[in-house]
Amino acid sequence: MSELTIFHIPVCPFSQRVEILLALKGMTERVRFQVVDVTKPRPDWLLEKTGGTTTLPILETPDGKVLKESLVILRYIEELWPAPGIARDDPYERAIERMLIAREAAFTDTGYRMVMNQDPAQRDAYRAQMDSHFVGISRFLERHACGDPYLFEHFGLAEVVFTPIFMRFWFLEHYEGYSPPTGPEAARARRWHDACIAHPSAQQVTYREIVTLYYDYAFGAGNGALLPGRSRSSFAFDPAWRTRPIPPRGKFMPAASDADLGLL
Ligand SMILES: N[C@@H](CCC(=O)N[C@@H](CS)C(=O)NCC(=O)O)C(=O)O
Repeated sequence: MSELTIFHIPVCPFSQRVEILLALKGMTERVRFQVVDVTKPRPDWLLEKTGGTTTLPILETPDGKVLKESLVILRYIEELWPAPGIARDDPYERAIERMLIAREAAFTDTGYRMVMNQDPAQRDAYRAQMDSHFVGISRFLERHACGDPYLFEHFGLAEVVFTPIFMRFWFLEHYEGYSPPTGPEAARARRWHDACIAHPSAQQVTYREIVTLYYDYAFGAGNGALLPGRSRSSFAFDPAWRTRPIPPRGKFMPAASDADLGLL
């Protein structure tokens, strides 16, 4: 029986973190995931739980306490159900893990800004910024990793945090033609990236689902917002994104219609 409830937006990378952690722990059944439709205003019962904020995921305990922020939720689950431990035990190793995790926010921010960017003149600057994140991660791993391809011997907490973001950045491949740098300066990060994406505990979403759902981001509309001339967001649940046509690659072109995207 489920002991905790997560309210989440499907295909959200931040809630996939929790799904991966639970899969690694063999505890998927202990948390119930309740889907929230981001294309509609948040219902009052949900806003009551969050105290008025709209960002998901949130976790609710059986006695109605609510936690926010995926990294906080990961830590809570790890401490609530400590065995098997996924974060490092040793204080120094835990610090190394946290140093890598501390790079996540800027990395995520650049990728989301890049997919939403509508100015062709800014494209090269975004590519250079993404490349420099990968080079920075590579240097970090070369210096601190005790394992290969992972940071330590197994897929651990740093991998739980980064993998869903690596997968979301399939939208950069599809809409920007961008993939992680292939040169030697980023080789260690690339090896880590590829191993993270291939890990059996991280297969909750596919390339197709991500690029179909995030189409509107590539044309500048995030979080279920509507683009001009459209009546449905690409984040709509229905028709299901698993069966809609995969949107065309690229983005600096006329935007597709509801019909082109299989949304009618
Ligand atoms: N820092 C937050 C980010 C969560 C986040 O950005 N969630 C997105 C969905 S992927 C969201 O709820 N967007 C809608 C909103 O903020 O109203 C976390 O790690 O939990």
